[in-house]
Amino acid sequence: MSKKFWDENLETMSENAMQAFQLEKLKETVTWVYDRIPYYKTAFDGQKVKPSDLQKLDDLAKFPFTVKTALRDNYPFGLCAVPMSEVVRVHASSGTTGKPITGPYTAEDLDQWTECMARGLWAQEVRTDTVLQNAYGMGLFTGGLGFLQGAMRIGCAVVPSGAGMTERQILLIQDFGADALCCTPSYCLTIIEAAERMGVDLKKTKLRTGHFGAEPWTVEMRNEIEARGGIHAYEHYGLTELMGPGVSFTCEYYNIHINEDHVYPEIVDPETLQPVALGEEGELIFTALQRRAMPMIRYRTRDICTLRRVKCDCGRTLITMDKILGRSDDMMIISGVNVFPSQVESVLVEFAEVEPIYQIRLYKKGHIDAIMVETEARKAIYEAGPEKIEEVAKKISAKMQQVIGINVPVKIVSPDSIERSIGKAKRVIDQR
Ligand code: DLL
Repeated sequence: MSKKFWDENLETMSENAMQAFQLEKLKETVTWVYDRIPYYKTAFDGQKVKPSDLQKLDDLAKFPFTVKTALRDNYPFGLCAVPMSEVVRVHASSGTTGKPITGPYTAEDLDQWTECMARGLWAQEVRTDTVLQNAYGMGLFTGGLGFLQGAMRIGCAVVPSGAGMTERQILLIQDFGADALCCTPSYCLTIIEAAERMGVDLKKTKLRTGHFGAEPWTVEMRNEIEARGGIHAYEHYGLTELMGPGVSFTCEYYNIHINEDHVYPEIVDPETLQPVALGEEGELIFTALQRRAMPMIRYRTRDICTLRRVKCDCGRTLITMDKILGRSDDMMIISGVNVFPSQVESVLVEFAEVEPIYQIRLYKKGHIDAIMVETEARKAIYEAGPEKIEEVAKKISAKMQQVIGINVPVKIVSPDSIERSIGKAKRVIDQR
C-alpha cells in the first residue's frame, strides 16, 4: 500500500508546532525583503515598522499590505529580491487590464512549488501508475507547468495536452487511458459536453479524477461535473503572485487545505482591513514563508473566503479555507444588493432544462445598473418552442429572486450559442 501523505510531518503537524515554524519563517521573510527590495523598505519605514518588530504571529498585522498595483508599478522585476542570475523561471498572469503580473522563481522556489503541487495531487489519489492528462494552458500561465512538475515529482505518466483542441483531448483520454484530468472546471464541462456530442461515454473510459481550479466554481457545478463525467472533482487554488496553483488543495473530504508551511493566511474585512475571526467571511491575505525570488508580504488576493480550523477526517491538520465565493472585483452591486457570479451559477446549475453555461450581462437601465443572465436551453427544451422556453426562464428568475434577493431576468438562448471556455471562463460582460 502506498503512503497516505506526501509529507506526513508537515501535513499533520500540531497547531503549536506549525505556528512556531511559521513565526520563524515569517521573521526570515520580512528581513529578507526589507534588506533587498527598496519597495518593501519604503513601505515598512512608511508604516514605522521594522523586521525586528515581528515577535509573535499577531505582530504581522502591523506590517503593510501589498496590493496588485505595487506589482504593476514595479513591473517586471522591481519586487524581485535576487539578481536575474539566480532566477531560473518567470511565469506571468495575463491579467485582464494593464501589464501582466510577473512571478520569478529561484531554483529553490521552483522546488518548493513542485513539492506543494505533489502534496496536493498525492492527496487526490495521483500515484506513480496514474496517467495524468494536463489540459491547463502551458506557458506563462502557472497552471500548465505547475501541474506538470507536481505530477512528475510523484512519477506518474504526464500527458501535457495543454488547453484547447477539445476533440483531441477526448481522443487522448480514450487512447492513452488517462485516469486523471487537470484543467479549469469550465473547460472540463466543455470536454464533457463535447464527449456527449461525440457519443463518447466518459464513464466508460479510465478517467476517475479531476484536478480543477484557476476560477471560482460552485459546489453545484462540482456535483454536475462529477455526475456527468463520472469522476471525483478535486480542487486546487492559487495565484501567480504566490507561486501559482499549490497554495491549497482539496482532500477526499472536499476540505480545502492550505499549505500553511509555505503561505501564511489571514482574512480581513475588505473595507476596514481589520482582521476577522476564523469562520467569518472576508478577503484572503497571504504572506509567503519560504519564497526567495518574489516573496509577497500580506498580499491582498481580492478573493472572498472564510478560514476554518476543522478536524478533518483525512488526518491533515493544515488549516482549511472555504470555496472562494468570488473576487471582490467581480462583485456586482445591483439594487443595493451584493451579487457574486457564483450565486447566479448555484441557481442555474440546479435547472436540468438549461446547460450550466452562462453569461451575466451588466447594463444601464436609465441611470441604474441592471443585470441579465443568459443561459443555453438544452436541445429538447429548445425544440419544445418559445412558450416552454419562456416558462423555464420565469422559473429560473423566480428562484434567483428567492436566493439572491433581486429580480434577475433570465434569457434562454439556443444551444451552442455561448462561447465555450478552454481556460478561465468569462462570466461577466459589462456593457455599462
Ligand atoms: O489561476 C493559478 C492556478 C492554476 C490555480 C491552476 C489553480 C489551478 P492566476 O492566473 O494568477 O493563477 O489567477 C489567480 O484565480 O486570485 C482566484 O481569483 C482565481 N482562482 C484560482 N484558483 C481558484 C479556485 C491561477 N480554486 C486567481 N477557486 C485567484 C476560485 C480561483 N478561484
